[in-house]
Amino acid sequence: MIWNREMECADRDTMQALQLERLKKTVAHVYANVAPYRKKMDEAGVKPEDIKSLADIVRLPFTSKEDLAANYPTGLFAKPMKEIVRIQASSGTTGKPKIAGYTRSDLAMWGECVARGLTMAGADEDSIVHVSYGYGLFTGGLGAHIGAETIGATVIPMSSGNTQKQVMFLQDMKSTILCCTPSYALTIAEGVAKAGIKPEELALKAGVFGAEPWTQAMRDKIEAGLGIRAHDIYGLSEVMGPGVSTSCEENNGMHIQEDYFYPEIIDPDTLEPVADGEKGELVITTIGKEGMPLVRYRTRDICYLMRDKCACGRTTVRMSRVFGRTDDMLIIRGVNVFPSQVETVIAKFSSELTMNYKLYVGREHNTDTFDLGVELAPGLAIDDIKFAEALKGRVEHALRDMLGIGCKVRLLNEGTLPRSEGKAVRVEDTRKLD
Ligand code: DLL
Repeated sequence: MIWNREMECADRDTMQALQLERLKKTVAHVYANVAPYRKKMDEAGVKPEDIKSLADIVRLPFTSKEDLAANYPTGLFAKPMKEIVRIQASSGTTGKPKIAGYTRSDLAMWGECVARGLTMAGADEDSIVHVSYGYGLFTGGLGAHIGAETIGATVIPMSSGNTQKQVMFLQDMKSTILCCTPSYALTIAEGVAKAGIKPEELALKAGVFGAEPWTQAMRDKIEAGLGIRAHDIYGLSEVMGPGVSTSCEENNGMHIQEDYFYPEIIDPDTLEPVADGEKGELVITTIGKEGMPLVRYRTRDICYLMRDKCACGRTTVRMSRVFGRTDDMLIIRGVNVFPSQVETVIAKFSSELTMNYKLYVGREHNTDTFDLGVELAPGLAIDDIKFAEALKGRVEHALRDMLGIGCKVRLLNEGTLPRSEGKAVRVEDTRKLD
């Protein structure tokens, strides 16, 4: 099944004509209503009327997460607050998150995009869609939810956690589609096995997994453990949330919803475009959003584009899986973490801690582990057990408040961590995705 044949199977000329019309509209909209865009375009010497073809997009300045930080919280909104009906957010580089605002029409567009993705996984109005992405500011839960509702499926808003209960609902409600992060899908598969349930005893047919990088090996494990077909779904909060692209039954890249998102791939160093099929950084221009449109937004995600025809019949351009990032953002248990956020927390304890720290990310039993090793300030010692335990507790608490996930703190005596002679290596990530 294809949710929107007219858009998903449009011929190139039709799609490009629509993209150009929408690009012009978006650029005029931000130029008229968002001062930081107007300023940047004026500085670059480009006016909305200069955009005459899709190729002219390269004349427009890039937008980055730094622009979101500089205009925190709502400085890039293009509509008055009374027209914004939803706020979502994700981690920013320091203490402040990236805020996204949606109008009613943006929410309808989000529902449409996710509906297309869920349909690729075989969802229809008879489906029971079990959503185990977190609900809240994170776009996973509410994103999958609005897509399933748009289709008219039955949605179970489980949110994440409490795996035993997840397994019970999967079994008792005969859920047919599971939506969660790939690592949580593995945990659920483990829970299913632990409960003595065979995959074929579940009604599950497919899963739509994303929000973190994963590999074919991980997909194989999930498919075997749950007896399903696994689909990849991509997106980011500031651009919309899940549903920017989703993989179809061919499992050969993710179809980008091109009537809403115009993709480019650039070399992150030269900022020049790279050829189709070559890896680079994905840049997205939203061409259907009103509340917070983004022009040439640098996602920092590394992938490549495929324009050959897909056997599923859809004609939209596909992006490969995400291979990594061009910045230092980590995704731990599905949550985005920047080392700079950790640094902001450490700085708050300046009389007790030094800025010599290291983050250790690993993987045990399909779950990410996350530890912080940090040196005590001179004169303080970890053998003062009572003091060290109390400090550890306070730092862990502050980290949880800042990051939204737990991080185990290891206090170290001053001078324990190796000193860097160049760029400090702050992160040791030993996760093997497969
Ligand atoms: O993770 C939105 C989402 C929710 C996507 C549920 C898919 C499913 P953020 O929290 O803003 O939004 O994180 C966005 O997560 O820039 C990528 O680095 C990474 N990411 C998202 N989807 C995938 C994926 C959501 N399928 C950041 N594969 C993005 C690899 C992904 N990485």
